Amino acid sequence: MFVDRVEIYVKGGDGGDGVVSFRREKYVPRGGPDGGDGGDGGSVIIRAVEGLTNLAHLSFQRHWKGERGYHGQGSKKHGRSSDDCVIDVPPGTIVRDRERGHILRDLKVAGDSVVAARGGRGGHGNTHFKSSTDRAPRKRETGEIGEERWISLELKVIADVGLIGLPNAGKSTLLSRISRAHPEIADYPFTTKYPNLGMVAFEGEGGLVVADIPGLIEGAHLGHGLGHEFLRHVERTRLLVHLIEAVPIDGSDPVENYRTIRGELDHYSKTLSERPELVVVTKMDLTGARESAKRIAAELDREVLTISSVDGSGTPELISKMIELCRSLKVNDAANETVAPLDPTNVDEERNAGSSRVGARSERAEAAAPDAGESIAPQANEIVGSIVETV
Ligand SMILES: Nc1nc2c(ncn2[C@@H]2O[C@H](COP(=O)(O)OP(=O)(O)OP(=O)(O)O)[C@@H](O)[C@H]2O)c(=O)[nH]1
Ligand SMILES: [Mg+2]
Repeated sequence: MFVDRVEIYVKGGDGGDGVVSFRREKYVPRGGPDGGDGGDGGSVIIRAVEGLTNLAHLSFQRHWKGERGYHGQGSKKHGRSSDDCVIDVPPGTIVRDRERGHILRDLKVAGDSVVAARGGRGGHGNTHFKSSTDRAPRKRETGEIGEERWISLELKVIADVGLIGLPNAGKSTLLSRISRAHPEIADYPFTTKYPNLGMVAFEGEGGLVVADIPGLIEGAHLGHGLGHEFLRHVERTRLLVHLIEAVPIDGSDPVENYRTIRGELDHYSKTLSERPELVVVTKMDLTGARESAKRIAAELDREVLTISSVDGSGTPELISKMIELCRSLKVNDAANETVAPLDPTNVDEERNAGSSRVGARSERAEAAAPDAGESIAPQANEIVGSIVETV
């Protein structure tokens, strides 16, 4: 099962309560207040880790809660803070607040993390409230309530190059030829059902991450086929490589096929349709391919590369061209267009929300019941491999 969108409920653990307690010891008259503070509740943290390929593991558990902090005790003993609850997701996961819709964080690389629900802070015990005028305070704070919200997680894989084209155009075959990925390949349409990632290694630093997505068909934007749903996985690429079958098996016109895909891109988003594109005519080993490629180049009036994944012709040139173009395109081009970075207003909103809770904390300081005190947290030089996974 491949899951790239999921909604989960997160709640930080509540803070432990502070206590009211007084030192009671033989030969120590008027021992004074000694109520300890409560411990902090555990936060819920979302973290990107290498090795995960989709969000399927979250579709079975929708509620994630941090543990609550322990209460304080007498003799100035503080309650233990609870550990954070950490949820692992694949790099490329965008974390949004479901209700307000803003992005909490775009977890682009392994190691990125975000606090989705902060745990409440522990309340102060009565020791904190002693003063020259109040030597025996009966005041303490209850623990802060942990933050809670529904969040939506959306995976948009991060790749340098996205392969697009009609089903059977030879996308997966090309990926398997230029990388170590092993996508499923067959001579029927919609062989690829989920995105595949492969790393094209080359001399010198780094490599290129190439994403292969399910084939697009006419009307994909209306829900036909599988492709439109997966276009988001090429949204964050720097370059699109558009594959066209030189001599389509179904007898269709390759130029028309090209225009069909362009139409679908236009329907999807302006940013994607304006993304730099390399046009590649595939299956050049077949009879009639050469003439067809010439006609395609003439009709489209643009440079067209030709390849055959069977005999390997044209693939080194294609790789060089991809590298050259990707180098000239800024790394963050694609990402910044489609995924807004943390919105400063929202950050402020978040912070304000936080500080108002801190303010609320002193209001929670309360006179405890007399007996309350006695008992009581691109990866570029690694092989990415295929991200298709069966759960
Ligand atoms: N002769 C020839 N056949 C090819 C070439 N590249 C791919 N094929 C064949 O074309 C068929 C479809 O290839 P795929 O790589 O599965 O096509 P795809 O674009 O990934 O198709 P979907 O996953 O369905 O979108 C397979 O039978 C491949 O063996 C090529 O360069 N020459
Ligand atoms: Mg395929």
